This record gives sequence, structure tokens and C-alpha cells, in this order.
Amino acid sequence: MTRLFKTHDIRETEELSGALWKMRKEGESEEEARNVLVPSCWEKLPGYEDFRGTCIYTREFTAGGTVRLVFEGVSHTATVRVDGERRAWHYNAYTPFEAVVPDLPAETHRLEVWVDNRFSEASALHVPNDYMTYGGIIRPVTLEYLQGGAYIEALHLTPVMTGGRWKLKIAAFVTPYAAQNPADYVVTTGFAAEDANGMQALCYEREENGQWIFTGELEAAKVRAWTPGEPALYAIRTLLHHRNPQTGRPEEPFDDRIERVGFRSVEVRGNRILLNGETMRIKGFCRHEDHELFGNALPLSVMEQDLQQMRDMGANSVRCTHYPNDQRFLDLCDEHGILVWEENHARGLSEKDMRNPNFEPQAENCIREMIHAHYNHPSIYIWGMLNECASETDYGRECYIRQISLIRSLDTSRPATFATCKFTGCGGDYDGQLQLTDKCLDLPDVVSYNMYPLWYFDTDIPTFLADMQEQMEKSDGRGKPFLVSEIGAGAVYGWHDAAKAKWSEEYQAETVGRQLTAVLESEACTGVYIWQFADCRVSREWFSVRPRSHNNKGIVDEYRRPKMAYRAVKDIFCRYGNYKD
Ligand code: ADA
Repeated sequence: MTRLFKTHDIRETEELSGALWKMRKEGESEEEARNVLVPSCWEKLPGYEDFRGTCIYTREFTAGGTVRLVFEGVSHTATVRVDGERRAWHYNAYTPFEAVVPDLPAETHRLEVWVDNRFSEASALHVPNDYMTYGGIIRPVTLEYLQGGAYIEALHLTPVMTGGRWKLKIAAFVTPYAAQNPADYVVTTGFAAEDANGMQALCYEREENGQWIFTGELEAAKVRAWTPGEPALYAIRTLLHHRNPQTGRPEEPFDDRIERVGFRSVEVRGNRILLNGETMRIKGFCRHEDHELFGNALPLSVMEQDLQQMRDMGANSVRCTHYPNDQRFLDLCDEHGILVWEENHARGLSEKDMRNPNFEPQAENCIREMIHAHYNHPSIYIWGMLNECASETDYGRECYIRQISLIRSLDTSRPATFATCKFTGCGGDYDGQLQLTDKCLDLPDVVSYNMYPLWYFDTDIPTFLADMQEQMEKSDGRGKPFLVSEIGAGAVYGWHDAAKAKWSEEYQAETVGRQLTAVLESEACTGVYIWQFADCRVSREWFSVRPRSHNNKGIVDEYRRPKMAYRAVKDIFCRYGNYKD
């Protein structure tokens, strides 16, 4: 299952994951291959716990004609071969890619996916880090049967409120694989719940990157708005037809795509973020896709369980740190009414890391692929990028400018931000000399700071926040909404200490309680994201500051067992509503 709703009535699709594939290490013979479930990551297999290298996944499928293979996530570099011929290559674990294979004879074919999880200069985003880069086919794989020379690759649905009425702007991305002329095709669209008479034709607008883009607008007078309390969703069906050369009218459709939309507006006004005109209060968690049993190949049940626990604690938002998430998780957020901050893949990269020649193309590709694939999720209210990268340097600023401009060129309907930690004056002892050293605060729509008072430095939180605000007023970020994009403290699950020393559950519960109260009481803050929802594994190079090789700031541990802080968070989050007055 790749989505939580049916995406096609006409196009035939078949899931290739949810099944055992053969897998072997590069250099091993086919006889040595073992059966593994896809999706999964190999670190969870006995004997592969710390394997970095290349594994070859194979399986057969029987099909004829033109097929499209869709990979939702392979960690981190994939080479796809069909019957020995290379059909796709992709870098980055967290974004989808496809391989279109034309005119296969109707017989059994061999699919091979070479998967590499090594760190090297070729990989600028997956580096040893404060979370784990795993290896494997970590998200679903589907086989689609194409016909008619072209297919609807994606839809972008943009709800717009004008004169008190909702409208829906639609862009259909049609990929021709054996067709020359867009005029030979017609794209029609409408609400899936309405009958076929309600379908309306889109207009051909332009060709871009080998795709034909058809656009149009639907009236949506009767819809209810999507809100956290009532997350109403609507299915939009889009059909692809040949144009009859005699009549010029559309023939019976041969391809389709169904997407869901929620009608809501997001707007930044002064220092507030408005959802449907109301001032939002963010009460959220940062979350890695990681679980001790599954690595980053999370089953749907874990995604749902995570959201249930977050909701139980009174959260209304999740920050997908630090990469694009599984679409099924975003589908769940759409359905639960949980607001999402999604960001491109980059954590803590220094100027030197950013000067890797692969950094910019890889980070920008990730933005393109993320926004293209996740554009329709009403839950996503903001795009993020470049968490804690070198925004305090001139070189870094150039990259920040390019990437935020790219985000804005791809989506004008949502604000953009980045989480920074660039300030000085807070080393071991807070000296009251807080300086914001970030050179990019003029760029985002929302300023977001990661901060750890009472963890990395022992400062009274209200004083620290007040100093931060004072400095903010003197910076290029003045007047913008301000989010605390990370705050928290570590605790090793099950370690109790009467003296409430750091790493004890007692210390974490008390500290997180104080941190949250201070931020939520601060008029100047739009909201807060706790670092982090669950403990996560870190790469082995990070052992020295991470007991158990885990980032232990989770409010639940890596098996989702609540720590003492769970109660503290719940008590505080449940006191504050979704909106400020
Ligand atoms: C950073 C970073 C997180 C995590 C956190 C921590 O701000 O963005 O990924 O490393 O700090 O635990 O220190």
C-alpha cells in the first residue's frame, strides 16, 4: 500500500513490495542470496547490523507492454535494471523516482535494484550524522501498466479563496513516452464524488522538462474547509483521453489519476501565521522516521501509532526532521488534521560540507522532488530547508538564497523557513551576551530557532527567550513570525535519579515542562516543536555525545515506551488551544 486512498480507477497497478525479494551483498553469488521483505532496511537483518556497502535486490514480474516502476524510497543510492538493462539511477533515500520501460514482451522479467548506503563525496546529504542513514528499499515499490502513449504523472491542486468562495486551481503533469503532440490529448477533471457530467477539460499550457502541463480551475462552492478539528478531504479525479481526430472530442479515457485535497489557506501576516484566517499556535514534535525494530522502513501501523501518541499528548503539528517523509505518513496527517512542517534533506552541514560539488544539485533535487510529490497535502503548511547548515557564512548565504528561491518558484501557496541555531554567547555558561550570527534571517517568511536552554547551556528560559526576542528585533528577522523549531532535553529510558541529574527521566520531565511553558506563554512565539518525539539511532561516528548511540531526547523511547516527560508534555500541551486569540 503506497497511499491511503485509491489513486487510479483506470490505470492498472500492482504492488511489488509487501513481498519477499532476493537480496545479496555485491560480490556474493546468486546462490548466496537470502529472502528479505521489501520494504525494510538491512541493518535489521541478523548479520547486516553495521553493513555499509552495496546490496542487490531482485525479483521477477510478469508483464507485457509499457510499464512504469515507481520507487517511493531507496536508501540511499539506487540503480535499477530490468532484464539486465539499466533503467534508472537515483540518489537520496527520501524522495520517489520512476523508471518507464517501453514495449516489454509479454513474459516474465527480472528486476534488479542495486542499493548503496556508503558515505563518500558522492553523497553530500547522507553523511555520518545525529540520525542513522540505513540501507535498503525502505518504502513501497509499484508496477503500473501504461497505455496510449502518455500518462498523468502528477496533479497539483491549489485551493484558493476568492470573494468568500473556494476554487481549485489544477495543474496536470502529463508525461509522453510514445507521443509527439499534446493537441492529440485531452485532460478532464472533476470531483470524484460527482458524476461524469461534472468533468471539465483543462487547457494545454506549456511543455516543461519533457512534460506537458495542462491547467484549469474548478468551482468548489460546496466544500467545507480543512481544519485541524475537522480535516475535510475531497478526491479529485483527472482523466486522460485521446482527442478524436474527426470530431475533436475526447474519446473514452485510457489513463487517470486521483488525488486528495483539503481546502485551507495559510498566510503570514505580521508576526502571525494564519490558517483559514485564524492565528495558529503550533504545539509540535520533531520526528525522525526511525524505530528500533524497523529502522527507517516504518510500517503503516507505526506511523499511525506515532500520531496517536502525539495527539494524545495534545500536539497539533509535526516537523519531519530532516528529510521528506513517507507519503502514507503525510496521508495520515491529512486525515488526522495534524499540521506538517516538511523540509529538504540536510542536517548540520558546515561550509566545507556545502562546498562539496554534489551538495547543491542534491539538495535542490530533493526540494524539487519533495514539492512535486507532496504538493497536495493540506497538512503541509510550511516548507523548510537546510536545518542548521552554514547560514552564518557568506558562502552559506548564497546557497540559502538559491534554495529558498527554488522553493518559492515551485510553490507560492505556502511560506518557507529554515531552522537555525546560529547564535553565540551561550557556551557552557550563559553570559547574557546573546548575539544572533545568522546571515540569512531576511530570507524566510518565518524565523525558526533551535535552542536548548537547560540542556546545552544552563540558562533560565524566560530570560533566554526575552534576550532572543530583543536580539531578533535588531536583526533582519524582525517583525516575522518566530517559531522555536527545536527545544528539549535528553533522558535515558528507565534511568531514574533522585538528584535529577542530566540524562535522568526526572530531569527531562521537569526541564521540558519548563521549556514548553515558557515558549507557549511568550506572546512573541508562534509555537514550539519538541526535540524530539522518539529516541533515534545515530550513526556510529556520533557515539561520543550520544549514550547508547541514540539521540535520547525522545519523549518516548525507540520502542515508543513513554518516559516521565510524556505526562509533563501532555499536561502542558492540553492546556493550550490550536489558535491564539
Ligand atoms: C540540533 C539538530 C537535531 C539534533 C539536536 C540535538 O539542533 O537539528 O538534529 O541533533 O540538535 O539533539 O542536539
